[in-house]
Amino acid sequence: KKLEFPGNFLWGGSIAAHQCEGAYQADGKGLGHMDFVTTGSYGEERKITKVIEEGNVYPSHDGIDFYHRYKSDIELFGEMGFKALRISIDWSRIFPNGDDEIPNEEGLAYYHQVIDELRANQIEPIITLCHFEMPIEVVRKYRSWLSRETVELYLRFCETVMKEYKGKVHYWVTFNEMNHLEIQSDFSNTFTYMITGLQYSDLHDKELQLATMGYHMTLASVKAVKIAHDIDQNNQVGCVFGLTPCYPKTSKPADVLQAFKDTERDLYQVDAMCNGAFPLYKLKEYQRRGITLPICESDHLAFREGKIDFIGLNYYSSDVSSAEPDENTESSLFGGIPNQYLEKSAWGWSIDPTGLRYMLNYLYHRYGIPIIITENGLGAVDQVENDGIIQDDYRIDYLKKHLEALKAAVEEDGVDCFGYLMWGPIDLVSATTGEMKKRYGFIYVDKQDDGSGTFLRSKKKSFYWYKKVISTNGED
Ligand code: BGP
Repeated sequence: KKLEFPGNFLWGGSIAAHQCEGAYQADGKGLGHMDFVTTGSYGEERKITKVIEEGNVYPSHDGIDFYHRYKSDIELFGEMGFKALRISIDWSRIFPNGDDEIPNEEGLAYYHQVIDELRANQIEPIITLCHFEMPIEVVRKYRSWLSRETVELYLRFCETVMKEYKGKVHYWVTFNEMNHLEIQSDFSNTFTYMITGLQYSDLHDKELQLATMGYHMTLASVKAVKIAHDIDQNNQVGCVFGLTPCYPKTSKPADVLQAFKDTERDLYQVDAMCNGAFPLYKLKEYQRRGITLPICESDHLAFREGKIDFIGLNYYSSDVSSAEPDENTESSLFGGIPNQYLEKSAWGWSIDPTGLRYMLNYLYHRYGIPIIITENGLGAVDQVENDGIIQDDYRIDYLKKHLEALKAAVEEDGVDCFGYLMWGPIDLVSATTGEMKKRYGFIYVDKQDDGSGTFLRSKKKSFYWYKKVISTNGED
């Protein structure tokens, strides 16, 4: 039997406000923590300034100017046949200081226009409520996710936009990749800052503070799910996790156990959101490590009432684990060991379509709820040829192989996956590096790392390929 995707499969893409909108102070927007991050190249720590300083390039300040060009960009997505687009609503456009008495009308109006434009192009909006975005005042005044007040401020923001766009939006994502808060790798600082606006090196009791912030975000997520369901019972609410299967370096049982633990490491929050309770095994682990979470009695009910409807999976790469890590081996993205059987992207992320099938099975067997791929893609350096067309066969090849793996997971393995949103359908600012050089898009944007460029858009070869994939429901 020929393998096929379901008829109503949500083909599309994912973007995030701080990586594409720009217009960082337009129409009453407050400053967000990402507005203080300068550029840097891969592996190098990006400078975060206390105030906006002349002479620095801050990638989020102009992004790719999606704020002003959303209409024509969405038309291009429509031309490819997108059924869904995942965007984020930047919290600092709605509550510029986080604790403002009333929301910023201009911010609300802007997202009405974007959502209406999506609907006009028959594209289903999928809205992330916190994709590494937060008003800087929430960090400064309320110590970010270290405090419970931040949970309340976030919920007020969620309730405001859920009511505002009721009937227009049916899919909500509470957070993007909160699970990366506790990774221990060269990227600890990068991810800690992106997720919380606090610098890793500034945390004085790292283990306790990271656990506390992870707990508050998990709690915020379950409470937001309940609010969404109360506002509109048709709302489908999920949370997005960036997950990486870890393979054992050898068949030594100790390596296998390590790989199991490393793969599980990121799942306690998914457990909390799917099972209606914060997992006991994690509480016990914290206890052994001398960490006490700030749990209130009423939290238990919140976990019971706030189960997610779907899991969003961001998948880029797999990793390798060893029980005896060798100090001398170069580490991969999340601190594992590079896999000698896999090719790597120009940024060293191993390319592993089978890992996607593995992860989908893993999640579906563990939770049994629908899954949507909310990110997947290849960051690459694109060369503009003389004829102006970018021949990005490497991107097509990457996506094609991942789609084959996805198709097998859905059709052969029976995983309930209802959509595929590739990351960065239009080139945008890279999250971990701030670089424009690292491109994911089907649509090229003329913007360079020094901030120069015309911002003009052009279609790459992959644009036409993806259009065909969608029109044939994944045949190509
Ligand atoms: C994920 C983020 C995205 C994104 C992507 C690619 O972790 O959710 O925001 O950008 O990774 O990463 P990068 O842009 O660093 O290549």
